[in-house]
Amino acid sequence: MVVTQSKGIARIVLSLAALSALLIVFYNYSTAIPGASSLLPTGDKFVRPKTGGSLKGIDPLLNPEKGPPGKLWAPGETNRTSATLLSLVRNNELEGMISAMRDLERTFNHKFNYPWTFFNDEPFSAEFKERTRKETKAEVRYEIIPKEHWEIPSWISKDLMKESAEILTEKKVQYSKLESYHQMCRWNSGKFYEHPALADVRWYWRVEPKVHFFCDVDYDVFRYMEDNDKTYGFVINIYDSPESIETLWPQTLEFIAEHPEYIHPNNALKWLTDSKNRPNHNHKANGYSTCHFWSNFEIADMNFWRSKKYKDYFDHLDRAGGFFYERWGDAPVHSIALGLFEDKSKIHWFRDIGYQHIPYFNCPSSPKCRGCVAGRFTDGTGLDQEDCRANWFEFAHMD
Ligand SMILES: Nc1nc2c(ncn2[C@@H]2O[C@H](COP(=O)(O)OP(=O)(O)OP(=O)(O)O)[C@@H](O)[C@H]2O)c(=O)[nH]1
Ligand SMILES: [Mg+2]
Repeated sequence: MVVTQSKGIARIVLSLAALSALLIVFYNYSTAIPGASSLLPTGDKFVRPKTGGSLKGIDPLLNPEKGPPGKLWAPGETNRTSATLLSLVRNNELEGMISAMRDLERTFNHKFNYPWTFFNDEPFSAEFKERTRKETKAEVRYEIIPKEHWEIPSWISKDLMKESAEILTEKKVQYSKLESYHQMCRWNSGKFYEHPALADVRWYWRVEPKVHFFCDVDYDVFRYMEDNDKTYGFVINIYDSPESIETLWPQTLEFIAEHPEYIHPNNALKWLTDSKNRPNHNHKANGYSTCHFWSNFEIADMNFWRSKKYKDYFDHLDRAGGFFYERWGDAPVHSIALGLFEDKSKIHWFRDIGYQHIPYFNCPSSPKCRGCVAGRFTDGTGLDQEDCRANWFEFAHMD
Protein backbone atom coordinates (compact mmCIF):
# COMPACT_ATOMS: atom_id res chain seq x y z
CA MET A 1 0.00 0.00 0.00
CA VAL A 2 2.82 2.38 1.03
CA VAL A 3 4.70 1.38 -2.09
CA THR A 4 1.61 2.06 -4.22
CA GLN A 5 1.15 5.48 -2.60
CA SER A 6 4.74 6.58 -3.02
CA LYS A 7 4.64 5.31 -6.59
CA GLY A 8 1.54 7.42 -7.14
CA ILE A 9 3.24 10.53 -5.75
CA ALA A 10 6.36 9.87 -7.83
CA ARG A 11 4.15 9.55 -10.91
CA ILE A 12 2.46 12.88 -10.25
CA VAL A 13 5.81 14.65 -9.71
CA LEU A 14 7.20 13.08 -12.88
CA SER A 15 4.09 14.01 -14.85
CA LEU A 16 4.29 17.64 -13.74
CA ALA A 17 7.97 17.80 -14.61
CA ALA A 18 7.28 16.22 -17.97
CA LEU A 19 4.40 18.59 -18.62
CA SER A 20 6.58 21.64 -17.96
CA ALA A 21 9.20 20.21 -20.27
CA LEU A 22 6.53 19.71 -22.92
CA LEU A 23 5.36 23.29 -22.67
CA ILE A 24 8.94 24.50 -23.10
CA VAL A 25 9.37 22.19 -26.07
CA PHE A 26 6.22 23.51 -27.69
CA TYR A 27 7.16 27.08 -27.04
CA ASN A 28 10.46 26.43 -28.80
CA TYR A 29 8.79 24.60 -31.65
CA SER A 30 6.20 27.22 -32.31
CA THR A 31 8.81 29.96 -32.40
CA ALA A 32 11.49 28.02 -34.28
CA ILE A 33 9.35 26.49 -37.00
CA PRO A 34 7.50 28.85 -39.31
CA GLY A 35 3.79 28.12 -39.21
CA ALA A 36 4.08 25.63 -36.36
CA SER A 37 2.23 27.90 -33.98
CA SER A 38 -0.85 27.57 -36.15
CA LEU A 39 -2.34 24.14 -35.65
CA LEU A 40 -5.49 25.00 -37.54
CA PRO A 41 -6.45 23.02 -40.61
CA THR A 42 -5.70 24.58 -43.95
CA GLY A 43 -8.94 23.67 -45.73
CA ASP A 44 -12.53 24.38 -44.69
CA LYS A 45 -12.87 24.84 -40.98
CA PHE A 46 -15.18 22.43 -39.25
CA VAL A 47 -17.40 24.13 -36.72
CA ARG A 48 -18.04 21.99 -33.67
CA PRO A 49 -21.76 21.31 -33.30
CA LYS A 50 -23.69 22.56 -30.30
CA THR A 51 -24.36 18.93 -29.45
CA GLY A 52 -20.74 18.68 -28.27
CA GLY A 53 -19.08 15.53 -29.55
CA SER A 54 -22.06 13.87 -31.14
CA LEU A 55 -22.69 14.42 -34.82
CA LYS A 56 -26.16 12.95 -34.65
CA GLY A 57 -28.32 14.53 -37.35
CA ILE A 58 -25.47 16.59 -38.85
CA ASP A 59 -23.09 13.80 -39.69
CA PRO A 60 -20.99 14.55 -42.80
CA LEU A 61 -21.82 10.97 -43.77
CA LEU A 62 -25.33 12.17 -44.56
CA ASN A 63 -23.98 14.12 -47.55
CA PRO A 64 -23.80 12.17 -50.81
CA GLU A 65 -20.55 10.23 -50.83
CA LYS A 66 -18.27 10.85 -53.82
CA GLY A 67 -15.15 8.96 -52.76
CA PRO A 68 -11.71 10.50 -52.44
CA PRO A 69 -10.52 13.01 -55.06
CA GLY A 70 -7.73 12.39 -57.57
CA LYS A 71 -6.75 9.42 -59.69
CA LEU A 72 -8.15 6.17 -58.35
CA TRP A 73 -7.00 2.86 -59.82
CA ALA A 74 -9.81 0.59 -60.93
CA PRO A 75 -9.49 -3.21 -60.91
CA GLY A 76 -7.02 -4.43 -63.52
CA GLU A 77 -5.70 -0.92 -64.28
CA THR A 78 -2.48 -1.27 -62.37
CA ASN A 79 -0.31 -3.78 -60.54
CA ARG A 80 -0.91 -4.48 -56.89
CA THR A 81 1.38 -2.69 -54.49
CA SER A 82 3.13 -4.30 -51.52
CA ALA A 83 0.18 -4.94 -49.21
CA THR A 84 -1.80 -7.55 -47.34
CA LEU A 85 -5.11 -7.99 -45.59
CA LEU A 86 -4.10 -8.89 -42.05
CA SER A 87 -5.91 -10.68 -39.24
CA LEU A 88 -4.89 -11.78 -35.80
CA VAL A 89 -7.44 -14.44 -34.99
CA ARG A 90 -8.11 -17.54 -32.90
CA ASN A 91 -9.20 -20.90 -34.28
CA ASN A 92 -12.50 -20.64 -32.42
CA GLU A 93 -13.33 -17.40 -34.22
CA LEU A 94 -13.55 -19.16 -37.58
CA GLU A 95 -17.22 -18.39 -38.28
CA GLY A 96 -16.73 -14.69 -37.52
CA MET A 97 -13.62 -14.62 -39.68
CA ILE A 98 -15.43 -16.20 -42.61
CA SER A 99 -18.22 -13.69 -42.39
CA ALA A 100 -15.73 -10.77 -42.32
CA MET A 101 -13.82 -12.28 -45.26
CA ARG A 102 -17.00 -12.70 -47.27
CA ASP A 103 -17.89 -9.05 -46.80
CA LEU A 104 -14.44 -7.77 -47.70
CA GLU A 105 -14.06 -10.11 -50.67
CA ARG A 106 -17.49 -9.10 -51.98
CA THR A 107 -16.99 -5.34 -51.62
CA PHE A 108 -13.30 -5.03 -52.43
CA ASN A 109 -10.90 -7.90 -52.67
CA HIS A 110 -12.36 -10.10 -55.39
CA LYS A 111 -11.51 -7.15 -57.66
CA PHE A 112 -7.93 -6.71 -56.46
CA ASN A 113 -6.85 -10.04 -54.96
CA TYR A 114 -4.58 -8.80 -52.23
CA PRO A 115 -3.18 -11.69 -50.17
CA TRP A 116 -4.59 -12.49 -46.74
CA THR A 117 -2.17 -13.04 -43.85
CA PHE A 118 -3.57 -14.70 -40.75
CA PHE A 119 -1.69 -14.58 -37.45
CA ASN A 120 -2.16 -16.72 -34.39
CA ASP A 121 -0.26 -17.38 -31.18
CA GLU A 122 -0.88 -21.10 -31.75
CA PRO A 123 -1.04 -23.22 -34.92
CA PHE A 124 -4.11 -22.77 -37.12
CA SER A 125 -6.33 -25.81 -37.30
CA ALA A 126 -6.74 -27.73 -40.55
CA GLU A 127 -10.40 -26.68 -40.58
CA PHE A 128 -9.50 -23.01 -40.18
CA LYS A 129 -7.09 -23.17 -43.10
CA GLU A 130 -9.36 -25.18 -45.34
CA ARG A 131 -12.43 -23.03 -44.86
CA THR A 132 -10.76 -19.62 -45.03
CA ARG A 133 -8.85 -20.61 -48.16
CA LYS A 134 -12.15 -21.30 -49.89
CA GLU A 135 -13.31 -17.69 -49.39
CA THR A 136 -10.79 -16.04 -51.71
CA LYS A 137 -8.97 -16.44 -55.02
CA ALA A 138 -6.01 -14.60 -53.51
CA GLU A 139 -3.00 -16.11 -51.81
CA VAL A 140 -3.50 -16.95 -48.11
CA ARG A 141 -0.73 -17.21 -45.52
CA TYR A 142 -1.00 -18.68 -42.02
CA GLU A 143 1.62 -17.46 -39.61
CA ILE A 144 2.49 -18.29 -36.03
CA ILE A 145 3.65 -15.45 -33.83
CA PRO A 146 7.18 -15.98 -32.46
CA LYS A 147 7.11 -16.55 -28.69
CA GLU A 148 9.36 -13.57 -28.03
CA HIS A 149 6.77 -11.30 -29.67
CA TRP A 150 3.82 -12.65 -27.71
CA GLU A 151 5.04 -13.63 -24.25
CA ILE A 152 4.75 -11.27 -21.32
CA PRO A 153 8.16 -9.55 -21.09
CA SER A 154 10.58 -10.64 -18.37
CA TRP A 155 10.51 -7.27 -16.59
CA ILE A 156 6.79 -7.53 -15.86
CA SER A 157 5.96 -8.74 -12.36
CA LYS A 158 3.19 -11.34 -12.40
CA ASP A 159 2.25 -10.46 -8.82
CA LEU A 160 1.88 -6.79 -9.59
CA MET A 161 -0.06 -7.69 -12.69
CA LYS A 162 -2.54 -9.72 -10.67
CA GLU A 163 -2.91 -6.96 -8.10
CA SER A 164 -3.44 -4.39 -10.84
CA ALA A 165 -6.03 -6.58 -12.57
CA GLU A 166 -8.07 -6.60 -9.35
CA ILE A 167 -8.00 -2.81 -9.19
CA LEU A 168 -8.86 -2.47 -12.90
CA THR A 169 -11.75 -4.89 -12.49
CA GLU A 170 -13.11 -2.75 -9.66
CA LYS A 171 -12.87 0.20 -12.04
CA LYS A 172 -14.85 -1.83 -14.59
CA VAL A 173 -12.08 -2.00 -17.17
CA GLN A 174 -13.20 -4.69 -19.63
CA TYR A 175 -10.96 -7.75 -20.13
CA SER A 176 -8.47 -6.61 -17.48
CA LYS A 177 -8.13 -10.11 -16.01
CA LEU A 178 -7.65 -11.72 -19.41
CA GLU A 179 -3.87 -11.97 -19.85
CA SER A 180 -4.14 -12.75 -23.54
CA TYR A 181 -6.07 -9.53 -24.12
CA HIS A 182 -3.11 -7.54 -22.75
CA GLN A 183 -0.74 -9.59 -24.91
CA MET A 184 -2.92 -8.95 -27.97
CA CYS A 185 -2.91 -5.18 -27.33
CA ARG A 186 0.86 -5.16 -26.96
CA TRP A 187 1.38 -7.23 -30.12
CA ASN A 188 -0.92 -4.97 -32.12
CA SER A 189 0.84 -1.91 -30.72
CA GLY A 190 4.42 -2.79 -31.31
CA LYS A 191 5.12 -6.25 -32.68
CA PHE A 192 2.98 -7.31 -35.62
CA TYR A 193 4.95 -5.40 -38.26
CA GLU A 194 8.15 -7.11 -37.09
CA HIS A 195 6.88 -10.55 -38.02
CA PRO A 196 9.29 -12.07 -40.57
CA ALA A 197 6.36 -12.87 -42.90
CA LEU A 198 5.77 -9.13 -43.32
CA ALA A 199 9.40 -8.18 -43.88
CA ASP A 200 8.80 -7.25 -47.52
CA VAL A 201 5.30 -5.86 -47.06
CA ARG A 202 4.58 -2.15 -46.64
CA TRP A 203 0.81 -1.71 -46.39
CA TYR A 204 -1.83 -3.61 -44.41
CA TRP A 205 -5.58 -3.55 -43.93
CA ARG A 206 -6.48 -4.90 -40.50
CA VAL A 207 -9.56 -7.08 -40.38
CA GLU A 208 -11.16 -8.58 -37.28
CA PRO A 209 -13.57 -11.48 -37.16
CA LYS A 210 -17.28 -10.51 -37.22
CA VAL A 211 -16.78 -7.05 -38.69
CA HIS A 212 -18.97 -5.99 -41.61
CA PHE A 213 -18.28 -4.09 -44.82
CA PHE A 214 -21.25 -2.55 -46.59
CA CYS A 215 -20.08 -0.53 -49.60
CA ASP A 216 -18.44 -1.43 -52.89
CA VAL A 217 -14.90 -0.11 -53.00
CA ASP A 218 -13.92 0.04 -56.66
CA TYR A 219 -10.42 1.46 -56.39
CA ASP A 220 -7.17 0.14 -55.00
CA VAL A 221 -7.08 1.63 -51.48
CA PHE A 222 -3.40 0.81 -50.99
CA ARG A 223 -2.45 2.60 -54.20
CA TYR A 224 -4.59 5.52 -53.03
CA MET A 225 -2.55 5.69 -49.80
CA GLU A 226 0.74 5.38 -51.66
CA ASP A 227 -0.05 7.86 -54.45
CA ASN A 228 -1.39 10.45 -52.01
CA ASP A 229 1.43 10.12 -49.49
CA LYS A 230 -0.85 8.97 -46.67
CA THR A 231 0.32 7.03 -43.62
CA TYR A 232 -2.82 5.96 -41.85
CA GLY A 233 -6.46 5.42 -42.76
CA PHE A 234 -9.30 5.11 -40.24
CA VAL A 235 -13.08 5.00 -40.25
CA ILE A 236 -14.21 5.52 -36.65
CA ASN A 237 -12.97 7.89 -33.98
CA ILE A 238 -14.18 7.21 -30.40
CA TYR A 239 -13.35 7.82 -26.75
CA ASP A 240 -11.51 5.22 -24.72
CA SER A 241 -12.11 4.12 -21.16
CA PRO A 242 -9.83 6.53 -19.25
CA GLU A 243 -9.47 3.99 -16.43
CA SER A 244 -7.58 1.69 -18.80
CA ILE A 245 -4.89 4.26 -19.66
CA GLU A 246 -4.38 6.45 -16.59
CA THR A 247 -0.60 6.74 -16.99
CA LEU A 248 -0.33 6.47 -20.77
CA TRP A 249 -0.31 10.23 -21.31
CA PRO A 250 2.07 10.99 -18.41
CA GLN A 251 4.41 8.34 -19.80
CA THR A 252 4.09 9.90 -23.24
CA LEU A 253 4.96 13.32 -21.83
CA GLU A 254 8.06 11.82 -20.24
CA PHE A 255 9.04 10.33 -23.58
CA ILE A 256 8.59 13.51 -25.57
CA ALA A 257 10.49 15.51 -22.97
CA GLU A 258 13.40 13.19 -23.80
CA HIS A 259 12.73 13.32 -27.54
CA PRO A 260 11.28 16.68 -28.52
CA GLU A 261 12.83 16.23 -31.98
CA TYR A 262 10.27 13.49 -32.76
CA ILE A 263 7.29 15.84 -32.63
CA HIS A 264 6.01 16.72 -36.08
CA PRO A 265 5.43 20.44 -36.68
CA ASN A 266 2.05 19.69 -38.23
CA ASN A 267 0.97 17.46 -35.34
CA ALA A 268 -2.50 16.83 -33.91
CA LEU A 269 -1.71 17.68 -30.30
CA LYS A 270 -4.89 19.73 -29.98
CA TRP A 271 -6.94 16.70 -30.94
CA LEU A 272 -5.09 14.55 -28.40
CA THR A 273 -5.50 17.03 -25.57
CA ASP A 274 -9.00 18.35 -26.21
CA SER A 275 -10.90 18.88 -22.98
CA LYS A 276 -13.92 20.85 -24.17
CA ASN A 277 -15.94 17.77 -24.81
CA ARG A 278 -15.94 15.12 -22.06
CA PRO A 279 -13.57 17.02 -19.74
CA ASN A 280 -13.86 14.21 -17.27
CA HIS A 281 -12.17 11.81 -19.65
CA ASN A 282 -9.30 14.19 -20.15
CA HIS A 283 -9.03 14.63 -16.39
CA LYS A 284 -9.04 10.91 -15.58
CA ALA A 285 -6.55 10.17 -18.35
CA ASN A 286 -4.27 12.91 -16.99
CA GLY A 287 -4.39 15.22 -19.99
CA TYR A 288 -5.30 12.93 -22.90
CA SER A 289 -8.79 13.32 -24.33
CA THR A 290 -8.85 9.51 -24.91
CA CYS A 291 -10.15 10.17 -28.44
CA HIS A 292 -8.56 7.63 -30.77
CA PHE A 293 -8.75 5.96 -34.16
CA TRP A 294 -10.59 2.72 -33.57
CA SER A 295 -7.87 0.32 -34.61
CA ASN A 296 -9.90 -2.80 -35.37
CA PHE A 297 -9.94 -1.09 -38.78
CA GLU A 298 -6.64 0.26 -40.05
CA ILE A 299 -5.26 0.75 -43.53
CA ALA A 300 -1.74 1.86 -42.87
CA ASP A 301 1.92 2.04 -43.72
CA MET A 302 4.03 -0.31 -41.60
CA ASN A 303 7.05 1.86 -42.30
CA PHE A 304 5.65 4.36 -39.81
CA TRP A 305 5.57 1.71 -37.08
CA ARG A 306 9.03 0.59 -38.16
CA SER A 307 10.51 4.07 -37.85
CA LYS A 308 13.03 4.81 -35.11
CA LYS A 309 10.74 7.36 -33.47
CA TYR A 310 7.87 4.91 -33.13
CA LYS A 311 10.17 2.09 -32.07
CA ASP A 312 11.66 4.27 -29.34
CA TYR A 313 8.18 5.33 -28.23
CA PHE A 314 6.90 1.76 -28.09
CA ASP A 315 10.00 0.59 -26.18
CA HIS A 316 9.49 3.38 -23.66
CA LEU A 317 5.86 2.36 -23.13
CA ASP A 318 6.75 -1.31 -23.03
CA ARG A 319 9.33 -0.72 -20.30
CA ALA A 320 6.83 1.40 -18.35
CA GLY A 321 4.65 -1.72 -18.06
CA GLY A 322 1.22 -0.22 -18.79
CA PHE A 323 0.26 -2.93 -21.28
CA PHE A 324 0.06 -5.22 -18.24
CA TYR A 325 -0.34 -3.09 -15.11
CA GLU A 326 -3.03 -1.05 -16.83
CA ARG A 327 -4.79 -2.11 -20.01
CA TRP A 328 -3.31 0.14 -22.65
CA GLY A 329 -4.88 -0.61 -26.00
CA ASP A 330 -3.18 -0.49 -29.36
CA ALA A 331 -5.77 2.07 -30.47
CA PRO A 332 -4.73 4.88 -28.09
CA VAL A 333 -1.04 3.97 -28.47
CA HIS A 334 -1.21 4.15 -32.28
CA SER A 335 -3.34 7.28 -32.13
CA ILE A 336 -1.06 9.19 -29.77
CA ALA A 337 1.98 8.28 -31.84
CA LEU A 338 0.28 9.41 -35.04
CA GLY A 339 -1.03 12.58 -33.41
CA LEU A 340 2.43 13.57 -32.17
CA PHE A 341 4.97 12.17 -34.61
CA GLU A 342 3.18 12.25 -37.97
CA ASP A 343 1.98 15.03 -40.23
CA LYS A 344 -1.76 15.09 -39.54
CA SER A 345 -2.48 15.70 -43.22
CA LYS A 346 -1.22 12.15 -43.84
CA ILE A 347 -4.08 10.67 -41.85
CA HIS A 348 -7.06 9.82 -44.00
CA TRP A 349 -10.68 9.24 -43.06
CA PHE A 350 -12.02 6.46 -45.29
CA ARG A 351 -15.48 7.91 -45.15
CA ASP A 352 -16.51 5.89 -48.20
CA ILE A 353 -15.83 2.48 -46.58
CA GLY A 354 -19.02 1.24 -44.92
CA TYR A 355 -17.97 -0.60 -41.78
CA GLN A 356 -19.23 -2.06 -38.54
CA HIS A 357 -17.50 -3.52 -35.54
CA ILE A 358 -20.13 -3.92 -32.87
CA PRO A 359 -21.42 -1.50 -31.63
CA TYR A 360 -20.26 1.29 -34.02
CA PHE A 361 -20.66 2.03 -37.72
CA ASN A 362 -19.22 4.17 -40.45
CA CYS A 363 -21.98 4.30 -43.00
CA PRO A 364 -21.89 6.76 -45.91
CA SER A 365 -24.77 7.85 -48.10
CA SER A 366 -24.07 6.16 -51.42
CA PRO A 367 -25.72 3.82 -53.91
CA LYS A 368 -22.59 1.69 -53.47
CA CYS A 369 -23.73 0.76 -49.93
CA ARG A 370 -26.17 -1.92 -48.83
CA GLY A 371 -27.19 -3.10 -45.39
CA CYS A 372 -26.45 -0.08 -43.21
CA VAL A 373 -28.19 3.20 -42.48
CA ALA A 374 -26.36 6.32 -43.71
CA GLY A 375 -25.08 8.41 -40.80
CA ARG A 376 -25.92 5.86 -38.14
CA PHE A 377 -23.10 5.82 -35.64
CA THR A 378 -24.31 3.11 -33.29
CA ASP A 379 -27.14 0.68 -32.72
CA GLY A 380 -26.37 0.57 -28.99
CA THR A 381 -28.23 2.75 -26.52
CA GLY A 382 -26.56 5.78 -24.93
CA LEU A 383 -23.42 5.39 -27.03
CA ASP A 384 -23.66 8.48 -29.26
CA GLN A 385 -21.50 10.36 -26.75
CA GLU A 386 -18.62 8.00 -27.57
CA ASP A 387 -18.28 9.55 -31.04
CA CYS A 388 -15.35 11.98 -31.11
CA ARG A 389 -15.01 12.50 -34.86
CA ALA A 390 -16.05 16.12 -34.29
CA ASN A 391 -12.74 16.66 -32.47
CA TRP A 392 -10.74 15.23 -35.32
CA PHE A 393 -12.60 17.33 -37.89
CA GLU A 394 -12.14 20.46 -35.81
CA PHE A 395 -8.46 20.07 -35.02
CA ALA A 396 -7.31 18.26 -38.13
CA HIS A 397 -9.41 17.90 -41.27
CA MET A 398 -12.32 16.01 -42.77
CA ASP A 399 -10.64 14.09 -45.55
N1 LIG B 1 -4.74 -15.62 -31.98
C1 LIG B 1 -5.26 -14.81 -31.05
N2 LIG B 1 -5.99 -13.77 -31.42
C2 LIG B 1 -6.52 -12.96 -30.47
C3 LIG B 1 -6.31 -13.21 -29.08
N3 LIG B 1 -6.98 -12.26 -28.39
C4 LIG B 1 -7.56 -11.45 -29.30
N4 LIG B 1 -7.29 -11.87 -30.57
C5 LIG B 1 -7.71 -11.25 -31.83
O1 LIG B 1 -7.38 -9.87 -31.70
C6 LIG B 1 -8.40 -9.05 -32.22
C7 LIG B 1 -8.97 -8.17 -31.15
O2 LIG B 1 -9.57 -8.95 -30.14
P1 LIG B 1 -11.07 -8.75 -29.69
O3 LIG B 1 -11.36 -9.82 -28.70
O4 LIG B 1 -11.94 -8.60 -30.88
O5 LIG B 1 -10.95 -7.37 -28.93
P2 LIG B 1 -11.95 -6.13 -28.97
O6 LIG B 1 -12.25 -5.78 -30.40
O7 LIG B 1 -11.37 -5.09 -28.11
O8 LIG B 1 -13.19 -6.73 -28.24
P3 LIG B 1 -14.68 -7.00 -28.78
O9 LIG B 1 -15.39 -5.71 -28.60
O10 LIG B 1 -15.14 -8.11 -27.88
O11 LIG B 1 -14.56 -7.43 -30.23
C8 LIG B 1 -9.41 -10.00 -32.84
O12 LIG B 1 -9.07 -10.14 -34.20
C9 LIG B 1 -9.18 -11.31 -32.10
O13 LIG B 1 -9.49 -12.38 -32.91
C10 LIG B 1 -5.51 -14.34 -28.71
O14 LIG B 1 -5.27 -14.62 -27.56
N5 LIG B 1 -5.01 -15.11 -29.73
MG1 LIG C 1 -13.08 -7.03 -31.77
